[in-house]
Amino acid sequence: PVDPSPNPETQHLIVVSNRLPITITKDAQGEYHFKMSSGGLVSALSGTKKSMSFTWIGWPGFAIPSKDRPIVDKRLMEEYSCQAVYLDDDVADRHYNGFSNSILWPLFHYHPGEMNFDEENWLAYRIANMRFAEAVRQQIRENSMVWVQDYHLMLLPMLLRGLVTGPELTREFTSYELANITDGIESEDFSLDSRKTIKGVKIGFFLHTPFPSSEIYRILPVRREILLGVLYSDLLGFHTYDYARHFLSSCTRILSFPTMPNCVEFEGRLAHVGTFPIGIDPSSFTKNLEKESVQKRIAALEHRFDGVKVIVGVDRLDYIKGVPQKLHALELFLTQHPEWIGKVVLVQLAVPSRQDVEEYQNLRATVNELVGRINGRFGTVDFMPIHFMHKSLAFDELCALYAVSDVCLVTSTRDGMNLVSYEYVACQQNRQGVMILSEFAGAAQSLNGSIVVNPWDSQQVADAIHEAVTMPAEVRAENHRKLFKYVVKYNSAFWGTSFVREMLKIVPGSEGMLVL
Ligand code: ADQ
Repeated sequence: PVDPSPNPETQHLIVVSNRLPITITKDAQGEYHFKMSSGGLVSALSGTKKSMSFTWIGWPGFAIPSKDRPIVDKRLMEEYSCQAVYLDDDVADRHYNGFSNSILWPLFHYHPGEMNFDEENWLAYRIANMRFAEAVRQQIRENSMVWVQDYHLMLLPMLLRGLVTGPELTREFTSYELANITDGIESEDFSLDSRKTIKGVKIGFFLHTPFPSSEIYRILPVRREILLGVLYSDLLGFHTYDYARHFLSSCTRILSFPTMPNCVEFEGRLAHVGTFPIGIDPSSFTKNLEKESVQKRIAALEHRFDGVKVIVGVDRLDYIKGVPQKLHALELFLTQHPEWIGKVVLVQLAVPSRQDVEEYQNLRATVNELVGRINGRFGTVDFMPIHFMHKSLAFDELCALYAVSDVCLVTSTRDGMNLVSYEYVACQQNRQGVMILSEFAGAAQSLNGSIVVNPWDSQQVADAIHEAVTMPAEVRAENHRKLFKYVVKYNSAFWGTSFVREMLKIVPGSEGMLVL
């Protein structure tokens, strides 16, 4: 159903993500400092923020002692319109590292072998989602739209409806499922008598990772709970059509719910499903490249790599990013094309990530070994084929590196979207470099003009590297023109406003009544 007159001015948007978009630090004097992050979601919502009132809810990133919370809360709300969700250290660790990153993340990226399911982590996931629901409840008002982000918060839509659906609306099914999640966890908010009714509330959910095929998804011991958790949304968004289709077939196969191409029906209500490919804010890159300091850095790097083709790789060091596959393909390329030894370098940035999870420590050792072996084999006193940096780079340096590179190589074995490919395109107006993109990154379905490869096929990737370093300038220019046009048009603001606009169109039924 379409509301004929959605009025954005009267709407209130509550965005909920695991982390707040603010970096909070505490200095030696015990004073707190706040800095707005410049992440993708922040720029995606900048346009929407202007047209409706806005609150952001998330975990602050570390434990803040109870006595300091009033000061922190006041500054967060007054200066940034944010509210913190406080979690005990153990719950935060098990929710983030234990369940989200050791169970859902590997499974959603087709790595069931890396999945470590255990009941305590599941309990922490349920507790953390309940604490988020309690925080949202404090901010919710008539006509609020709650937009839940990502795989850390998949129970939140159901929990909100649970706080929501008053006794007269509670169907047996809902109360049973809800009790299943909240069982044994203390919470005053979830007791029946603390509820009140709020009209016109809508809930949206967006998944930033892939949603896997139902054959993989059904491995998850709590597959029903997680599906039901998100199905209490009015609108569910995915990066690609394939992810949406996998989600719908899981609903059919696991829950036996009737599905249509764009919605799931259960208990008399509809959960709408849509495709919303995310983008970046390209102007932040193009503007930054104009800075004199960045231009100087570009000139210095061009001088440093004079006569050498630069391939750039920028990844969080995560097993989904296919860094070993990338290194194997480079080794094959140099073996088969020895004339390019000394004339091609791979500059591989790997941001340290989730270092508390064992699989990430193992990956680091594998990558170090491969880099050592390839550099040992092809390197000389004055040349190394791989420049490997296990660190995060400052934004100016990252832009300069993107701008001087002739090729960008993305070999993710699975990746929800992959924004590195978009960032590279945004920085290549002068050089018009070649984008080599894994077919398993969501971006491969949008970035027409890239060379698309199967990262598991080293020969195909090695051939793509050869094609890229020998591609005629006019072909590169034509490809880049297409890519750049797409990246500029389908930017992050487009993504944010499209999702919110779809939410505005949905008319909440009786289930849209929140009873808090
Ligand atoms: P990520 O897995 O983090 O995001 P991606 O979309 O590529 O993957 O974004 C990575 C970001 O980190 C980019 O903005 C990049 O510039 C930055 N970055 C990476 N390495 C860096 C380095 N060494 N120094 C500085 N910055 C670095 C998840 C999903 C993706 C999905 C996004 C958004 O896994 O598939 O595209 O969310 O939905």
